[in-house]
Amino acid sequence: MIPVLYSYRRCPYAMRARMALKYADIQVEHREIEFRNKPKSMLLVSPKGTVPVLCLDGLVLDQSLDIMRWALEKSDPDGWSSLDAIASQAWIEKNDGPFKVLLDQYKYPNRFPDLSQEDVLNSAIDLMLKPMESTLQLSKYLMGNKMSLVDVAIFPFIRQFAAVNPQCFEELPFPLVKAWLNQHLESDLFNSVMDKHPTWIDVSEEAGE
Ligand SMILES: N[C@@H](CCC(=O)N[C@@H](CS)C(=O)NCC(=O)O)C(=O)O
Repeated sequence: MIPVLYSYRRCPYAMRARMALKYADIQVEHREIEFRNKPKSMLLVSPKGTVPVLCLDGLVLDQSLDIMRWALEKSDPDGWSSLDAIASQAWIEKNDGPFKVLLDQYKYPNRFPDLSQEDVLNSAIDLMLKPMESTLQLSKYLMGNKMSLVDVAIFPFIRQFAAVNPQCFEELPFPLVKAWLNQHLESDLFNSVMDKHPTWIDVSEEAGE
């Protein structure tokens, strides 16, 4: 049985999972979901209702990092997971925790009317973009001179951050972060996981049950 992946094209968590699966050359049955009408078959195996979800024989992985790590355990041709565990965990926790909070505040200002956009932007810069720029001054990627799980795990969130206000991002003094982002945006790997898929409909729904 080939694994089933419930996914959403623009979700950064799903993007990083798709990139790791593609890199590891793992074929999946792609099921594109709509948030407003999540398939019952997905909620049955993962009631928390977030994507990505990977369903294998007897195993459900419903955290994007678990999917990435599972894929890399199967195949890791360029050594994405040969990393210092503590340093890599620190980057990912910072991204998935406080940076994601700031990203949502920056992206959806209407939901946070009490926050100053300038303060949010400055906090995101101090938390993530400045440390990234300093790191990229020392090495080509975040964990050294080779691309790794950390770059791929973080890239979709920096992409989203840049896309909120592209002109503002362009004006920020972080040339190495911009070059790093562009390299990922232009990569075959990223572009190969951004194909559009029709929305998955469970058979029971098609039958009107
Ligand atoms: N910790 C989860 C987070 C996944 C997540 O939050 N995905 C969002 C989309 S980007 C989602 O599915 N949200 C469900 C919803 O909005 O109803 C992971 O790493 O997979």
